[in-house]
Amino acid sequence: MSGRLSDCRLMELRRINARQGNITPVEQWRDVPFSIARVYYLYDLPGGESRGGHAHLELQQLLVCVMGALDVVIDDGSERRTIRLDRAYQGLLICPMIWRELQNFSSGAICLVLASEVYRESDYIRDYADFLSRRDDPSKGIMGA
Ligand code: T46
Repeated sequence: MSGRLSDCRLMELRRINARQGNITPVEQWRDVPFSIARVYYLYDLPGGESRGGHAHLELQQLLVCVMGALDVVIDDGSERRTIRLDRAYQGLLICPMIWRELQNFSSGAICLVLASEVYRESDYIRDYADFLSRRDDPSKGIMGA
């Protein structure tokens, strides 16, 4: 549990390059600091749309734009940063209690996500005011108590 932007990292992933094409492997505890419980991917993303708009209580994940490009806005309640993902060998590690929004999708963009938890709606904070109040008031419990 962290919730600080400084703990979110743009990671350079391993690259195995060959004349026939490249491979980027991602292994749990080696390339990402968690066990991978779920993989999902976002695709057919309309250019003017945005996704995300929530934080997670416990989930950590690595976002890799394996095709095209997109922006990820990350926000810890006091600071906000926009990171452009446009390389299949770069991954953005997002820790718990970080608000995220995905936007500015290029045509054909595909975002692969490796997540530390299975899907659980109770892990989401989908209201920004609720996110801020949980951060500001520890008695409410960052863990959703
Ligand atoms: C995140 C960003 C990057 C499932 O049933 N299982 C899943 O594993 C996921 C990811 C979603 N869903 C359902 C839940 C909703 O009914 O798919 C629907 C859309 O999900 P959501 O609005 O959460 O989609 P995004 O793109 O806003 O957010 C997703 C992830 O949920 C989130 O963890 O960080 O991608």
